[in-house]
Amino acid sequence: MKNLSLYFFPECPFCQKVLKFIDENDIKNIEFLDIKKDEKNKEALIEKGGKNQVPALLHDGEILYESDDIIDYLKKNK
Ligand SMILES: N[C@@H](CCC(=O)N[C@@H](CS)C(=O)NCC(=O)O)C(=O)O
Repeated sequence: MKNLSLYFFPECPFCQKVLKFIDENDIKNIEFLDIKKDEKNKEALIEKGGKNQVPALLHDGEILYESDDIIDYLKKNK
């Protein structure tokens, strides 16, 4: 599976849902980018995806928003 990046912040319940799925399915090839811890991550998310909404998954140079869509993508691509 290719490398993926997940934009998130820990207090976000939709992020927690995706993080739980990643943990339960032992998915390892994801880099985690906290948008509250580092302003640069937030700026990069807005630049790539156009909005400051998390969770957001970067794959193939594109940003995928919506926790359910991210989980579907991970199910199909893991
Ligand atoms: N329907 C979205 C909801 C995501 C959501 O509301 N995220 C919040 C943080 S918990 C957020 O980023 N809000 C800022 C915004 O939407 O601009 C999902 O399931 O991923």
